[in-house]
Amino acid sequence: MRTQVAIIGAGPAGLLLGQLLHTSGIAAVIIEQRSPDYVLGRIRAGVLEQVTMDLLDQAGVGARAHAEGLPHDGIELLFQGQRHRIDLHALTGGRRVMVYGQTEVTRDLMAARAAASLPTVYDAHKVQVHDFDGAQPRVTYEKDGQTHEITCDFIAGCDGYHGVCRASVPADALKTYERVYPFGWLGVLADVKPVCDELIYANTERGFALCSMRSATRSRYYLQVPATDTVEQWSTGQFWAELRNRLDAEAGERLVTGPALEMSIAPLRSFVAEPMRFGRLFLAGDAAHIVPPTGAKGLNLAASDVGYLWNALADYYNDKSSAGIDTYSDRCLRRVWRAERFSWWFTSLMHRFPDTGAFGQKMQDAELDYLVHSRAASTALAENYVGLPLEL
Ligand code: RFL
Ligand code: PHB
Repeated sequence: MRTQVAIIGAGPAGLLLGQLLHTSGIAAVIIEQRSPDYVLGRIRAGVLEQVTMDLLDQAGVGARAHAEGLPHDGIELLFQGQRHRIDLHALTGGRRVMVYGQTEVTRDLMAARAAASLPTVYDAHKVQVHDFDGAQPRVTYEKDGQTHEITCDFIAGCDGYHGVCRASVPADALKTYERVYPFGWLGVLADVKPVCDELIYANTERGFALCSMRSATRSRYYLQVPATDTVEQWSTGQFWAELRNRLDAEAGERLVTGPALEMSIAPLRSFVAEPMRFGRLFLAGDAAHIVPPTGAKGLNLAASDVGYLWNALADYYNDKSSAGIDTYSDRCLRRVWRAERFSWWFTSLMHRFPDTGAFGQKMQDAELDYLVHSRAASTALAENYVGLPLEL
């Protein structure tokens, strides 16, 4: 088989790229190692920036996100028993975020791809990428006991942190930067009314907690837990009790509990691989970088990488210009590092670290106090939270 762009991975990055390329008349095949149900079963991001919403619109898949998503104009920070509102809308000249689950984004993209009869290979095994440093890259995989080969002009590595694309780049061509945090997030999804209309980010003596949601009747909550904890150590009852302990009295009273639809632990990590292009292979999304989820930036960064890559490939095919391709890595990385900085800072501010010490704790308390009482500091938080612009 031959195509113009072979996309590895049918997560949000790969699916969004496929739809955007389709709008520009560029042919792509997506190769995914898992099944559609497995991909849809992963409960992850919940907060979309305007830049991401714009890209969904440009891909022709934004309608349901606009209709069913929850626009949020502010977030609440809880520390020392008090909640403080950060007015995102007022502090950023009218910008906001949309609360709409990654699962639904993925579902909308899958439906659009199927409706346009665009080729996706699910359950592909032993996916390998070849010859991307030459003129004609290839992708091979096994399916139903047979080996298949796709030749293409470019490969888009949208295969996440554990994927094959970054791992196929010669080690000496790659520089990686990493920080692993000494804690994870234990998440619960439940069909109960959210405790608050806005997201609550809580810094408490017992650790961080986050109250988020998927709809007016479905809540998503997280607790900071030691990196060594396993999900088997936690019952739903213990989760609800610990969450209530980390909330202020009013929210604690309002908290509605119920059975968990999903419960999982995500480790927290900051990671960047540079550069994001090797010959005819481009990395996009989690394949190239990971942020801790505190800043709600992972999916949004995946979308902005894809925005740059779509524009670069459209310039190449439609205007015969390789300028976008040549600057892809640098342009992505500038936005990536800014989001890495914000996610690291917000994670450091909101979590309890085992080795902080008394002085370090006083510094965290003072920074939180400054943050909510200084318009300049609140504005810096707000403009990063709603997302920095895409500089095309
Ligand atoms: P994905 O979603 O990991 O998809 C990669 C796809 O590639 C497939 N794959 C392969 N396919 C073929 N061959 C191979 N060898 C392959 N290896 C892997 C995989 O099966 C998969 O289908 O990466 P992508 O598309 O780059 O998307 C990134 C986002 O999923 C991720 O950044 C976000 O979920 C991060 N994140 C959040 N981001 C936000 O913007 N806002 C949030 O509120 C937010 N909350 C979160 C999050 C991530 C979390 N976890 C669990 C890590 C909350 C959590 C708890
Ligand atoms: C979520 O709803 O899953 C969510 C929201 C905000 C974050 C991280 C995750 O910062």
